[in-house]
Amino acid sequence: MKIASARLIVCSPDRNFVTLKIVTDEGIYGLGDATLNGRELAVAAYLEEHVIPCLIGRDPFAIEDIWQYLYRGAYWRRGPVTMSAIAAVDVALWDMKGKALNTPVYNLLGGKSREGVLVYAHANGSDVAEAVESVQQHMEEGYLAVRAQAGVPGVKSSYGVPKSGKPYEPAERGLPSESLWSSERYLNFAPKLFERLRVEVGEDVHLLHDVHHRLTPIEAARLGKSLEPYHLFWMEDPTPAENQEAFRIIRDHTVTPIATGEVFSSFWDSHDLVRNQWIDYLRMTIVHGGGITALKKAADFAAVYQVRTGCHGATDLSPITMAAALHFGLAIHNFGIQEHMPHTVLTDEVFPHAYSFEAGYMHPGDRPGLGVDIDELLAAKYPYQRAYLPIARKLDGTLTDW
Ligand code: EZ4
Ligand code: CO
Repeated sequence: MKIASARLIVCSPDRNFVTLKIVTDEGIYGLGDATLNGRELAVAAYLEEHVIPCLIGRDPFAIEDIWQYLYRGAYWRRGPVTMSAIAAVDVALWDMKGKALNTPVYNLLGGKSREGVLVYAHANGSDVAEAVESVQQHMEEGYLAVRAQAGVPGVKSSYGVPKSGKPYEPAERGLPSESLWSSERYLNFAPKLFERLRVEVGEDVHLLHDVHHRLTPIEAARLGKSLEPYHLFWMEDPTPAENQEAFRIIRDHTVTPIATGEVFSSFWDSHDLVRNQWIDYLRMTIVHGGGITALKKAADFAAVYQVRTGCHGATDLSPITMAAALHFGLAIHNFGIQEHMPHTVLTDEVFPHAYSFEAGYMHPGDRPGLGVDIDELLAAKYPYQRAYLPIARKLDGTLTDW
């Protein structure tokens, strides 16, 4: 079998997605997600101009070799644009191989290690009372784990809180919007949110929280310490991770579990964090981390240090990445939890899929490959629209991490 053609489908059914379709000379095809929120067309051009021409005629079963060809063969390594493009090819080939062998991708990754993939949902509110209500609502829907975010008093448009009662979706059409931030106000507020939550929802539900890279290491240490009585499942992205050693300071001060990695594009972004056991959960995604091939290696390395996975699963990862994460999470031994931020009805229509949610767990389904398709006619009705993530400034106007 040979790769006969490959093409891109760029669409915007409520938000932008870049999809790669690889077709073989036997007519079997595989789908890969190449979406990089706010930089979509850079990845599309990388694939179109520099990758697709190299794929034609290759053996689609040689996934490892094609991965190395695109990674080492480019000479220039790493970075989210490159790694998302490689991931799109890699995931499309795993999907295609599953279809060709008539088996779900989880069987190609070692087979089931569990019956379902524990997921967490996003709860949010403009204040504590609304956030409590939102957590309770998700528990009623069956979620066993819920991420809680609430508006910080005195901070305009806090991270994780929608502007007008709609489901939270950070990317907005047009140029980047601006939000304000105060670490001081947040640090005083966050423990009160979780104190209230534990009183209202009890001890059993897993509570998670996303700091979104906004604190310094010592501030994050203070937050982790102040949240200890409420035994969070994890504190996410407490500080930026370019300097991996920053996490040592947090680790030295608190037993609140730490998760990071949603912006990582390479195993090497996690190397020191994992081998020093400074984190508990690695949140690299299949699309931005270089595909299933790359994630499997990062997860296997993490397993040696008892670090588990907690893959990013926001709406900017298409249903193809969601499916890939579910196959991966069902198969690997050191799976921790999977983020689940449901897509809109329209997105789900453009990407019909076999995965499902029941009683706190998701399952990828048992269709051959990943079990996701794309309705290209419907997708064509929703062309790309420029959209960006917001930026954040401190109260004095200084640009800070969003
Ligand atoms: O802000 O995916 O844990 N989830 C997150 C996400 C990210 C967006 C960025 O595009 O932090 O909501
Ligand atoms: Co996050």
